[in-house]
Amino acid sequence: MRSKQPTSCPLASASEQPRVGYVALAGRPNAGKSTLFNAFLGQRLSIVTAKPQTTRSRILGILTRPQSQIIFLDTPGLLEASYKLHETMAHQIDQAARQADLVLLLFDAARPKDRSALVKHFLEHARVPVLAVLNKIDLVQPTQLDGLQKSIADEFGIASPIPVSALRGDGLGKLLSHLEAQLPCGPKLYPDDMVAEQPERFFAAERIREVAFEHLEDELPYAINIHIEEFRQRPGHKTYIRAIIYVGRESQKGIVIGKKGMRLRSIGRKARAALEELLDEPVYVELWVKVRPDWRDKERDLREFGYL
Ligand SMILES: Nc1nc2c(ncn2[C@@H]2O[C@H](COP(=O)(O)OP(=O)(O)O)[C@@H](O)[C@H]2O)c(=O)[nH]1
Ligand SMILES: [Mg+2]
Repeated sequence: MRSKQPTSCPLASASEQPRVGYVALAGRPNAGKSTLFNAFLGQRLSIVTAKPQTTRSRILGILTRPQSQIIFLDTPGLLEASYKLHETMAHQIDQAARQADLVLLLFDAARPKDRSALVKHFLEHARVPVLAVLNKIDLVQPTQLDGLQKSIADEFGIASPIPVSALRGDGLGKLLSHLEAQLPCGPKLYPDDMVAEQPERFFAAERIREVAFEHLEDELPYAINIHIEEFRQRPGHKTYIRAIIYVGRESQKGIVIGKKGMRLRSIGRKARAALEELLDEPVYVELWVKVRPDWRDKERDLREFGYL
């Protein structure tokens, strides 16, 4: 692992020369990348569920501080590809890691050596500095923390990971100043009040997917895709959102709809609440379920759904 020493801004005082750079989040699915991303940004931009592989595309979040602008890239994480969709997800992380000035590699304190070969491969091929972070320390006895950090450092041949709990917010200030010091100096890239780059439609689809993930079991969450067909803000009326839940097979359609439409209605109710929270306005949601046979393996569908 390459590690960069903190650099100083050569020309002017720090107030004239902020630290600006891209920081990609890497690590195994479920390590807590999206939770950390949201904690840094102070809002729920990236969806989080207890199921692995929740994040499918690269999500960009901008944190502007008095002396810095850190552009975080949340990624699907390091995984083996069993569908073409997974290949595009793996590609997301490669791209994000290449575009970044720094990579935060998250380890899950509860499963620190999960698929270590995959993580080692990532470390060996990383082209930018990598900063290791040990997340979920709230799950570890304080007396065991030192030993855990050391065993990760030994196993992966890296410096001791910085301990945090993204869920509780422990250690985040320290981690932020650490990574800030490693970013290059330069002009800010985004206006101070800008947090996201992707449009509201994208985040709306992600919120619906998050709700659907929570309602579905086994393989099914991974077989769905949400497409917003219509997103209309109407003065004096509720915002109208019509979304399609695509599934890969006819049999999956019945499961998503549920007995007498119960599951779909429940997803719809929760989705409306989630979208009202996201948009901060009353929303009317219409959900439809459609079959797009084996979309996860079809380049054309992946392109249409925005994964390619
Ligand atoms: N106990 C604990 N759980 C966490 C922490 N960070 C994330 N989680 C949980 O781990 C699961 C996966 O989190 P997520 O952010 O989606 O992981 P990702 O796949 O790496 O993006 C969710 O259930 C989170 O609530 C943490 O610091 N402590
Ligand atoms: Mg995630």
